[in-house]
Amino acid sequence: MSTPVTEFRRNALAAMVDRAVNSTPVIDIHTHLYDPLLGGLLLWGIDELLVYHYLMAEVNRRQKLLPESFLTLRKSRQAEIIWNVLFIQHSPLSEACRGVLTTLHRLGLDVKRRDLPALRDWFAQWNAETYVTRCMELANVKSIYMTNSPFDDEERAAWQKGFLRDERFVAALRVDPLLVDWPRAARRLAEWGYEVGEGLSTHTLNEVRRFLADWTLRMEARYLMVSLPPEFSCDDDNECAQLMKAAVLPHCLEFGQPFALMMGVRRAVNPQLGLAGDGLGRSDLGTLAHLCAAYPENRFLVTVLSRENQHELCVLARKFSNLHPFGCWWFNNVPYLIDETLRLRLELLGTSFTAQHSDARVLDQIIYKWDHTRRSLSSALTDKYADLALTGWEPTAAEVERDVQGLLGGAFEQFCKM
Ligand code: RAT
Ligand code: ZN
Repeated sequence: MSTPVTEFRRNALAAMVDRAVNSTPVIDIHTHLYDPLLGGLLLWGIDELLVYHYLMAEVNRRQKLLPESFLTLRKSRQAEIIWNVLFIQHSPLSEACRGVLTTLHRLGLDVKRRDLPALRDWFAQWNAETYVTRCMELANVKSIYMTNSPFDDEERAAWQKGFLRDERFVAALRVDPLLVDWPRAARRLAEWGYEVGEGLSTHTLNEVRRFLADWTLRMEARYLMVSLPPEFSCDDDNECAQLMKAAVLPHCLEFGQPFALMMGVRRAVNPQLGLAGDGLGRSDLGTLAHLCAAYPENRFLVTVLSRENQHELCVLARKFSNLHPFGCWWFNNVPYLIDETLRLRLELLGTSFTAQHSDARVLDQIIYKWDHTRRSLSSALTDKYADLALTGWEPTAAEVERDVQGLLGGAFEQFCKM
């Protein structure tokens, strides 16, 4: 029998892990934040925090207004309703509500006063550029990957006009419309001067590659990404699979980009709710196994939305070194599932995965998303190192720092270079 780790040793271990987890700067590999100079698209501040679509979904369960009429209200009015319903009339226990409070608290604001006008006054003194630095410092985030879509009219125009890049913000090229709704995407590509027809002829596929190349270069996109419905399959040669195999994957190889697949989103389960109306379903990861095996030179960054897919994803990652699991995506980004997913991945993959991405849509959210994840990560790692200590193996501070650095972005960077 091994000797139990004494409480004293365990506390020292926990303190060492906490120090490493809190002091390691994060590379946030998937967000919906924008470079502050990219066409004014960056969202921040108390009203944006309150109208986050995760909270929209929650207020919809409580308030009497129909979603359509709620969505037509001014943003400040929506924010007031959400504040009253979710924070004043009920306790803000959900993860999305708690996130607002963690953010305000870490910014030094007094949440117990429950005073929305006072909070608004405090935010009014900031401008986007200085506030970016404040939030990144507080969250200890060193770089932020954006989600950049040429299919978004506002965003496309801002890229075409050009702007001075903030080097902390890194581009990732998002191509959902191209892969999930080809007929519509084909019309848009044609409008933009690419010679594409509805059928996927060789010429059309070459033009799709020209489109991907143009935008990769314009944005300096580090990886290409798509979110896919649970039904996605490569078996029947559907348009999505054909485009992926004949345009996207060869493009990624040519430009040295990993391809990020976010699997299992069921869009518009309740279309009335807009962004808040999406749901999830379990994906067939056989399709992913096929892609990893058939395209060994390509690299796949993968996250899954269904909890039921998490175990299979880890097992697949043990089989394929060109597969890198990342993050606890969206409905998985709650402490209960972060704890579970981190432990599962550590036990099956060691530290060869990326623990989390924030998916923040509002800048200030990086504060709470990373605060909450860091708590889960510290606790999971402390337990794991304590298990090792039972054998007499005690990690050094430098080893813990190395491991944490890998989990918070280092392993991702290595994977991108592989
Ligand atoms: O987490 C979210 O905010 C979702 O709405 C999605 O944006 C999702 O993360 C995605 O990238 O599709
Ligand atoms: Zn996202």
